Amino acid sequence: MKKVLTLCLIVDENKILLGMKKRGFGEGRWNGFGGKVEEGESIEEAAKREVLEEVGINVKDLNKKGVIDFEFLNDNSLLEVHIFKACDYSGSPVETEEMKPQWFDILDIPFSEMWPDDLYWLPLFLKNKNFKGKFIFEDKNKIISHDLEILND
Ligand code: 8OG
Repeated sequence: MKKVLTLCLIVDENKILLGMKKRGFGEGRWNGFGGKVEEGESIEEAAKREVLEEVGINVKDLNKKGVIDFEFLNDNSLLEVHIFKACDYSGSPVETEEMKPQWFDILDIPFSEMWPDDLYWLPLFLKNKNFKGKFIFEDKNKIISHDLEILND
């Protein structure tokens, strides 16, 4: 069964807030904040809740940038990840059990320590494009094929 997940990236002028995932899926990788959508909540509610839980920030305004489907052949799993940009927020990042946050210059993003697909879509995201795509992974380190489309504004 397909799992629906959120991913929110907080951008402040030329900086982006990433968190080093300390445990679970994606451990050891820098990423935005997010997780599973729970029963009874909307995707946007889930995105806001996850940012608050993982890094202590209240996001006010979410801007949906894209949806990407991920298929992992090794364990037969399917994920649908809804990707948001947040520029309007309150609070300062705090380290939690799940994430160690750090601001990065958008010209100095640590792609080699991130999910390999981020190299494809994050540049579009930073150019404020809307997109949709699908990535097929052999396992969490290897992309076998992908398809990424820029949508009209
Ligand atoms: O609840 P959990 O921490 O397991 O949620 C996984 C988070 O990781 C969620 O925010 C969605 C995000 N995520 C994936 N796959 C990928 C990916 O390939 N790239 C990035 N940047 N994030 C991903 O599940």
